Order: sequence, then C-alpha cells, then structure tokens
Amino acid sequence: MQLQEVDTVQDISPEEFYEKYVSTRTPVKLLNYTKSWAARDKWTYSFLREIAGHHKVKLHGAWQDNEPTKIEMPPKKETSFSEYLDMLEHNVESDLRIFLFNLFKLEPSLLDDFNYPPIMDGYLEEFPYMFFGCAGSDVRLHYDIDLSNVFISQFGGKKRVTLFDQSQTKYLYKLPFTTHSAADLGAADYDKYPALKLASGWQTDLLPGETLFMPSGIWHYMQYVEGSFSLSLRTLNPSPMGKLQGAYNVFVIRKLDEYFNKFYKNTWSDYKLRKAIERTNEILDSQSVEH
Ligand SMILES: O=C(O)CCC(=O)C(=O)O
Ligand SMILES: [Fe+2]
Repeated sequence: MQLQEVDTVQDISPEEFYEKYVSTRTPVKLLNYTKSWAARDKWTYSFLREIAGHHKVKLHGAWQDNEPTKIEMPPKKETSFSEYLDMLEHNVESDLRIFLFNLFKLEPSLLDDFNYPPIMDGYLEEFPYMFFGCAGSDVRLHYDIDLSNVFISQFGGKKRVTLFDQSQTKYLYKLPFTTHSAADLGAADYDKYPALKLASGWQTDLLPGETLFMPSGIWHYMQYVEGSFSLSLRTLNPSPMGKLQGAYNVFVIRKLDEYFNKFYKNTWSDYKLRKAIERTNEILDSQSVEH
C-alpha cells in the first residue's frame, strides 16, 4: 500500500475549499473548523461524565468477531456511560465502541456547544453523530452508504485514519451489496487479499482539536490508537446524481442485502465473500497480463 499524509490547512474560504478539496474529492485536515466551538475545550471526559454519565449505553465489540460479510453488529454489553468513559480516559485496551450515537437526544444542551461551520452548505442537522472507541479498537474499511461528506472532529485522544478514493475500489475487496471491504487493514492478509498491496491512499493521525474532511464516497479505516471520541457532521452530496445514488444505496441495495441475509443466511455470506475475492483478483490478473 502506498499511503501519503493528508494536507493540513488552518483557515480556508468556502470557494477555495470547494475547488481544492470537495470537487476533487480529496481529504484534508482542518485545524480551525472547531475554533469557535465551546465543545473544543469543554468536552472533557469529566464534563461528559458529569452531564451524561448516568445514561446506559450499548457497547459493540470487535467487528472481526462478526461473520466477515455481515455488516450489522449487535451490541455486546451495556454499561453506564460513566464507566465506559473511564475506560477511554485511562486508555484501557479493548474492542468496545459506540457508533452513530446521538447523545444530543439524551442531552440536548450539548447542541449549544458547537455549530455548523459555513465552509459548506447542506448540513444534515438532524444527524450530528458521535463515535467512541477504546484504545486498540478499530472500524472496518468502508465508505458511507449515503455518500454524504463528513467533517469528523476529534476529542480526547489520537485516532489513525487510512483513506482511499473510489478509484481504488478495484483493489479493496468490496463485498457486493455493501459499502464495506472484506479485508482487515489492521492485520492485512496479503496471501488472501494480494491486491491490497496495489492500493494507494492517505493516512493521518487525527488529534484532539483537529477535523478531518472525508469527501463523499471515500473509503475509511479507523484505528483508535488511544481511547477517544469524535463528532461527525455531514453534508449531503451536492450533485443530484450523488443524492440519488446515496438514496438508492440506502433504500434499495441495503434492503436487498438485509433480505438475502435473512433468507439465504450463510449461502449469501459465502457468495459475497467469494465474489469480493474473485472480482478483485480478476483485476489483478488482467493487470499482470498487461505488464
Ligand atoms: O470514527 C469512527 O468510529 C467511525 C467514523 C465513521 O465511519 C464516519 O464518520 O463515517
Ligand atoms: Fe463511516
């Protein structure tokens, strides 16, 4: 794999941002996106414990323990949010994560601590999601099914992000009817997934106070190097075709996958994994013939 560092910018006008990063679908780290947010300094572990520690939260385990082609993950256990935040703060090594957490439904006052920076239009303001993970946990390689653009701002500790644009899909063992890869990038098995070696993308360590812009359709793999959490704000794909494709993925492709999973169970999973490997390896073979 060839991985380059992501660009970093302090301040940027919406026009320049659009031209350089949105239209070219290039990721970039924004150091001042959260500059005016109270959350930037306020959202410490002790503050979150104080305000929301009493809530019960559902924790998910390692995605690798799921069947490789099954995307939906049932929770593994339930604890108090406070107990979980202690684990993050002390960098306890564990697979436990919380994803797509709308903490603001439980504690709406937290909504006052951030805004939607006008670097781009079209924010999906009903869905300000949070993601939490213990040191050592990871998020499998995927791109977001709705094809939205993501601004993901980091709190509490370090997260390593590996990114690939859509041109690399051919090397990434995409499972049919999903937006996920079959491969585990954290423990890449090049015997089983040799084409991964040909993929080129980006890698960066996201630190507290930094925001990563992930353009629509970009593949991302996240490693929680330290216990940490993020707030992810989304904007809709600006092009009508992109919106349509996003809606089609969510309402048609995902539904079909759920349906086949239910009725064909293992046969369906085996088929998807076989196809992911076959398709990618065919590309690999055709390339070695060309060389
Ligand atoms: O950081 C995470 O835990 C996952 C974030 C993610 O996949 C997203 O914001 O789309
Ligand atoms: Fe994602």
